[in-house]
Amino acid sequence: MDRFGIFNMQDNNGKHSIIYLDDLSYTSADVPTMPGDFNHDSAVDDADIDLLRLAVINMTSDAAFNVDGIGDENIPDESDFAFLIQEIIVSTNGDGDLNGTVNFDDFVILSNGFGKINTNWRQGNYNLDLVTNFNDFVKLSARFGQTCPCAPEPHTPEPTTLVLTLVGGITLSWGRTRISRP
Ligand SMILES: [Ca+2]
Ligand SMILES: [Ca+2]
Ligand SMILES: [Ca+2]
Ligand SMILES: [Ca+2]
Repeated sequence: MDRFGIFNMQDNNGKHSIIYLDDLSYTSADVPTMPGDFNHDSAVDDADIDLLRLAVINMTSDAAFNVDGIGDENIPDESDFAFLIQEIIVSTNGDGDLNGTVNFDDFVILSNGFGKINTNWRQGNYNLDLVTNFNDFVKLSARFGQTCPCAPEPHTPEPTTLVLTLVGGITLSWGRTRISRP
């Protein structure tokens, strides 16, 4: 019999015991090569954000989701979600196309998904629920015009002001589109 790892243990009474570890095998753990790459496609992107969102909602027990290394390592939380987006991907809430800047293109992404359920990051769902709605718009508005890396806690502009600005932008864009048609 192969024996590996022999330990000489001593209990409180001074009695010695020899411990043998038999038939050990070693396999490499299934650890992501990149932190945050939950689907193992060698990229950390919106697909991984969506996986982490579901993990937080479902309280999925998997240490791989503990990307910030703090809290309960087996229960991912909002801090892990923020860490993945801000520290690993270097993006922010509202950056629907993950190009590092929150601008009108991202607002169009959100508007296309607005009111829908079971939405993902690419449909403007920037928080830990399963719908794209006004809460996601507020998150986008807080970052509108910013380029990452972004400050952890941005000043949230008045949504009303931003709505007027964005609606104005949509109107101008729509007008240009109509004019350019033959
Ligand atoms: Ca991935
Ligand atoms: Ca954590
Ligand atoms: Ca963007
Ligand atoms: Ca949402």
